[in-house]
Amino acid sequence: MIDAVGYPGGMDLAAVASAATATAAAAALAVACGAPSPATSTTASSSPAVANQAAATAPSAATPAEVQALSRELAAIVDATPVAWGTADLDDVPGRDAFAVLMGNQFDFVYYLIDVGDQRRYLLKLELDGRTQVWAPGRADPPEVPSWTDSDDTAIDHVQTHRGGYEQVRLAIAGGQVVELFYEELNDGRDGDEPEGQRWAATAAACAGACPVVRPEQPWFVHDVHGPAADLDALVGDVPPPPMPAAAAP
Ligand SMILES: [Ca+2]
Repeated sequence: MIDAVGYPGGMDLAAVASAATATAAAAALAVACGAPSPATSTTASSSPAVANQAAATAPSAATPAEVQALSRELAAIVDATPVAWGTADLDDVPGRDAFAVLMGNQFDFVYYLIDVGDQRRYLLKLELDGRTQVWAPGRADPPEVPSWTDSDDTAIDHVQTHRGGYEQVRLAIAGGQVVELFYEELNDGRDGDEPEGQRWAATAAACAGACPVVRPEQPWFVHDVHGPAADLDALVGDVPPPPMPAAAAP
């Protein structure tokens, strides 16, 4: 999906820019960059072939039953519903990690839960609206219960579109922290704007310390990032309140 210079190969900016509606823009973006559409996410992915080399699940990895129980516990805490769960190699340690994706019942936030084994878990909370392209391999919307899905993806690909543009971020775990592998934004292609961004690494294993750590105060669309933690209650309980906007100068 991302070419050697870090931009979506074949991205039809004109299609994005000229899309008459946000929905059309989102659809155009999804088609253009191969992002899994929320409505059509499957185990198939556009990740590099190296993803297919993911080793078997590590012995210390959480079981599907454990992850599903954790997800339901988390869902009750944050008022959300699991829409996807399974495995993908989301960190810099070879072997599959478990994930779950929860959608806020108020359609306000999406939660990505990552379990990398050894009782280490991460939780990302991102804004959600009708223009969000959520990463959710094997997604199934309520009341359907998602199937446990083994994805070949090696990162969480999350896209937020807006009229004429988008923000795209690719997240993974490296060095024990949530990092960006890739970030790109297009303000408004209708005005002739060009995508701006950076690719730090193709996979978490390739970061080698070069990928920026994602923090809650990140000046884009991540709200909260937490982990690692062994206890889900502690992980969720550690979520700080959203930063208040700075007071205007008198
Ligand atoms: Ca791994």
